[in-house]
Amino acid sequence: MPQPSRRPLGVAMIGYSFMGRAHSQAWRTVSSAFDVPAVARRVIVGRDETAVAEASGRLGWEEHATDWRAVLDRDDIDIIDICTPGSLHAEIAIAALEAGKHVLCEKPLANDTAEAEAMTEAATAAAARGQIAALGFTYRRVPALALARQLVESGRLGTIRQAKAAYLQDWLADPESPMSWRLRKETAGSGALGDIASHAIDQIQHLTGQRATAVRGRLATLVPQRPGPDGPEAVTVDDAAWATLELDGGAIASVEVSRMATGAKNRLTVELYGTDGALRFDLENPNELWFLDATLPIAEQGFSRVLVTEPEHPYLEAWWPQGHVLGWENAFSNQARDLLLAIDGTAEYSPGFADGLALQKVLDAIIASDAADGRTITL
Ligand code: SOE
Repeated sequence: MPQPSRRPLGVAMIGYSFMGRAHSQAWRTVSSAFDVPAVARRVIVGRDETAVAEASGRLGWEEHATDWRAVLDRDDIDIIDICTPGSLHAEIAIAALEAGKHVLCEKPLANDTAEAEAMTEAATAAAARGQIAALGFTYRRVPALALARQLVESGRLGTIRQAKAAYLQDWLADPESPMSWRLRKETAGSGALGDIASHAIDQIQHLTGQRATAVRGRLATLVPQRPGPDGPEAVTVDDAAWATLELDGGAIASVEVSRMATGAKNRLTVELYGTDGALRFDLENPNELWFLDATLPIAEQGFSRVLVTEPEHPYLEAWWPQGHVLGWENAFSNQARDLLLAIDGTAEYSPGFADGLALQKVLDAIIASDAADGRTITL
């Protein structure tokens, strides 16, 4: 079990591409923005020696390695940060927790419910030893979405009756765009569903404070074949997904996601409608939250734009003077802050692996519903 110590907490990060870059900048910036325990970016791990050596220098790590198991044996490593394809999450996370490390795992937790269950079991045992098993649904730490949560928690929306979340991207709109691990079931588990519907569903459940109890879903693979390393290769995951969720607090939610929505760049939108108010958010304008106070006289009601740039807003005090906007990457630093405070014992971190398991069950239920022609699946 990791002991409190004065030396910086040693981080080992497994994976070095897109998410590895995002997490690297978080570990690089977290102590300059926030009052948190010091961290050392000890080692970055990847299978390709040349590529990981290059990434290590570029992203500012002390060392690189190709064997993640050997890294788990090191006493100067306290945190294992998993930024690999989903197919490796379970094996690495379980081994890291058993080795006494804290773990931060990228979303979605796993590629299926069975893996997520094994990970949650390991996390529960590790929690009893004082270890943190954190899941990286980073958008919870976008200040405007954290503010949305505060408004819901303080009752400003009243009872939420309806929620709508969409996550539309277009990076796969070109049918010639090549195969990658994200398009293969054996590495990604699913396509747009696990990659981005996971964010949309996490936002719905987190913001409303309500859990899905029944789902109906449809999946579509719109470009069934793409250029692979050895010629045309079949796409084995979904490109787009749709679902309706019944939530345990009585609300109904709809979800729509696609990685082929021409012109939508990285458009996570969330809308909440309650008895006393409503909220709207769009990740393409991440510093804005739109709020409607339905307790005002009807003649005075309208959505107002809250520019989420003030020290009074979540996470903002640590960044720039009032009025200065943040970007997509700041949420990763905010996430690293929350994890370090949890390791320090001064705050709780969520979501944990049990939340990831609950979400994985929703994803698997959507797959099951699609396979059953859209039938309702009860959770
Ligand atoms: C790719 O679709 C992706 O990078 C997701 O995997 C991330 O979680 C999301 O933040 C942006 O899009």
